[in-house]
Amino acid sequence: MGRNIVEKIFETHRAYGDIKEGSPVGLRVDQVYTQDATGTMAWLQFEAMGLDRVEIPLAVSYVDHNMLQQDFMNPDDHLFLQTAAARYGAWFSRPGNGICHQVHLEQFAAPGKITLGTDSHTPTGGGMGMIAIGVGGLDAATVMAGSPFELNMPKVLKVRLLGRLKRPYVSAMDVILEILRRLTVKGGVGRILEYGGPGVKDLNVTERATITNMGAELGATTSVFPSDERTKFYLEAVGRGGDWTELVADEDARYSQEIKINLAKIEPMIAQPHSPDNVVTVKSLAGTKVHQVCIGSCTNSSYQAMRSVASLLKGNTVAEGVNLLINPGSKQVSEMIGREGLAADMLAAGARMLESSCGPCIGMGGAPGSGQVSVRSYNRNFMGRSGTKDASVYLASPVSCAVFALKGEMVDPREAGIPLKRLKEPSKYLISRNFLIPPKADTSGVTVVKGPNIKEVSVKGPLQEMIRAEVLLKAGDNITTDDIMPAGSAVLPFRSNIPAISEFVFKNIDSTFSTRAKEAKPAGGGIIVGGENYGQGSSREHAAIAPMFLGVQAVIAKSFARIHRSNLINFGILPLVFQDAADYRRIDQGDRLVIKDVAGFIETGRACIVEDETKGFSFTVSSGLNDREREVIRKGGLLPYTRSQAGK
Ligand code: MIC
Ligand code: SF4
Repeated sequence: MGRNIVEKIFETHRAYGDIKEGSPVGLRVDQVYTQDATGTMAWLQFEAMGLDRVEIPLAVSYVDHNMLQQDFMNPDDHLFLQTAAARYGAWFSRPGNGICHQVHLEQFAAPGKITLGTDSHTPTGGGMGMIAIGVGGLDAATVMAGSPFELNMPKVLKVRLLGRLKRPYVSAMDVILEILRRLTVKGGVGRILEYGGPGVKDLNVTERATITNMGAELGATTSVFPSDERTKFYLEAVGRGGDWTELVADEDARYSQEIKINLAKIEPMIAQPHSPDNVVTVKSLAGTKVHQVCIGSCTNSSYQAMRSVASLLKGNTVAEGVNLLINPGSKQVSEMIGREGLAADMLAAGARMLESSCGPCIGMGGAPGSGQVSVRSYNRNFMGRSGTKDASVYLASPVSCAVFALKGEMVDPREAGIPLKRLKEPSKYLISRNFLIPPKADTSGVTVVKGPNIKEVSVKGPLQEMIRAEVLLKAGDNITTDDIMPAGSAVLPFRSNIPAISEFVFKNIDSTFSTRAKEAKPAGGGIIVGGENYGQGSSREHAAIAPMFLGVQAVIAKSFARIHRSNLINFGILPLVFQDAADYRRIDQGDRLVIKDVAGFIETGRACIVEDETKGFSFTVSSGLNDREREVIRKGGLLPYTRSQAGK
């Protein structure tokens, strides 16, 4: 029987389990990478496992998120990460070298490999024909310690691409926006999107990477393209032709579902506030005034994206009243556009050039003004993420963004009267590796340096007999990890300090949350109630660790996003699902809920009864925990579980 690309890669990496939809499967991982905002926890957790060196072929520690350096905290984190990489045998990508996903694509991604990254946009590597999955820091640490990575085998959805894009005004970003419009932010949950069909060859690797990057917004486990002649061309152009292998699905490969996208019919698209799936055509918003434009981030920051932006800006001036900010994806891209004079064209037009880092995408500077409209070539427009709660953030392609910056309003780029030539894919890139520090062969003399803001790893303690706790918050559908644990310049510096960062939990939804949680802790702690797709968005495990630190025992929701559910389990918080979604309506904030015999419930995996003591009714929930997850919850989280396994 024919196999699809996902099955082919999983088979060559299978450590245990069946490659059968819904079954747990353990995979041997080739590469793990971390970024600084999640990496400090990951490396502290790795250190707590007591190993001498990473036990996988390649580990890379990037620095790209926490870059403002308003005081000692960020640079201390960077030094910790640099010394931890040196101590434990990882590569270190120095601050300034670029955004992890873009740099990884340029320097390390290779067809047929399995890579984990402590960031939800790790699937960027899927553009190279590899399985690249975003995970929490603790999952990454256990894999770096040599364990296989376990997941329940997702369904594989085929996206059959037909036709060719109407270039140069329509691009890969418009394709993924159209897919988000069709499938929504929940449409990829439990699925891997595998691209195929004759339209694949119309897209080059960096365009494919834009699509797989933003596939994270569908809630998908990952997305993957075949590895073909275009993959070979790109690898040769970045000086890594030797990493190429062909990887395509068999003719008779099977999929759980198939959707078709005709590239020729894609128009310039735009996501409206405040969700990446709130997508319409640019044309339908023509005339909307724009105050800020940001181009770059891990989604659209390749050399080619920058080159098309530069050629639109060349000889023009950014409209009065618009701020244009550009963050190229990597030092290599910045260096290339610098040497070729393209950065000068951008500067001459009035662009504010930022360093190669996440920047405004995660609220590290570049916030829009009150009530302003910001259009970004980024991947997330959740309310408040930009740093300004009442700003309206839209997402569009780099080409649309550049046109809006020049016109001061939204306009279909095809009708703006600004000429843009079709640009050929370069056959040779500038190669810059001097900001990548290779692993050391001898690590014996290396001391890991920890500044005063770097605190111990928090753990929960074994599962209690009974949970009797107060509903601290009742939230709606699609709650993001940005809602649970905001980012931005005021919060990110505390990523290595759980007591300090826990003060910010749910801050933008209910500023009293952390105080109320602390008060409830001695009386049994808290429970959070959520709707569908609870925890969508980032991989930040702080959205689980900080609630755990505040005494949250369980989250009861209609459904969960994959990475956040794993993070809750990893830190001993029970993710429970309403058996009857209608029960959601009967519970209110402040109710006291009781789960008797939690241990028995975990042991047997059966549905469990929750009593609402305040209202005097009960309802049932299920956990959906597999054998390993049950054991992890029983031990109080993945760190105590891993230690107990090592002691066996
Ligand atoms: C994001 O885009 O939300 C982030 C910031 O990159 C996160 C990681 C983090 O919170 O550190 C992600 O996507 O996982
Ligand atoms: Fe950085 Fe934004 Fe990409 Fe997250 S989505 S990795 S914050 S550029």
